[in-house]
Amino acid sequence: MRLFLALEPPDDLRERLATLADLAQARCGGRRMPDASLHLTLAFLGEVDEGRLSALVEWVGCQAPTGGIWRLDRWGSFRRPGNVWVGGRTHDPALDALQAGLWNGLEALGLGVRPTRFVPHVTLLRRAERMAIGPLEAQAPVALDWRWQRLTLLRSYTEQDGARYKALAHSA
Ligand code: 3AM
Repeated sequence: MRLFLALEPPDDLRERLATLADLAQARCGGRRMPDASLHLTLAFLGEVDEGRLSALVEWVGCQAPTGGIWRLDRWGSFRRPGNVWVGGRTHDPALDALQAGLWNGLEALGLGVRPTRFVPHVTLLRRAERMAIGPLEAQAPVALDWRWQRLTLLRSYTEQDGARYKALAHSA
């Protein structure tokens, strides 16, 4: 099963992100992320054997992130997969520490492969047809604060119209 660790936005922020996703799709085309799927990926684990799930669920339940407030203030894109996202202009030390600490634990469990860089972002569109990031910045400057604390372990399913996610565990 394909798993990843993420932060899920509180409902009011999810609504704001969904509005931005609508604007992005109007400008850029592509596949809009469903509201329920909006998230910040902290660690992509890839395929994990089902036999390892219970230990992983227990480990996630033992995590107790201190939490923080992430400032989202920019549009961005990953050109190759054609993703349009929103994120922060500056490094967020609390998110960096959270991501690094999670990878320390995951490596000890022998799960996943730590990426060489971490660019915190919330994907709003996949397979965009036009990367109109400049016009989006002009039309809808991003100014959102994400008060985060709890981690979620998510399973990703591939369906005909894209990926769907199911929460399997939460941290404290
Ligand atoms: O939607 P975002 O960008 O937060 O891009 C995938 C998505 O992140 C990423 O994991 C999240 C859940 O699918 N992802 C998928 N395949 C990946 C891979 N091979 C990957 N990240 C790194 N390596």
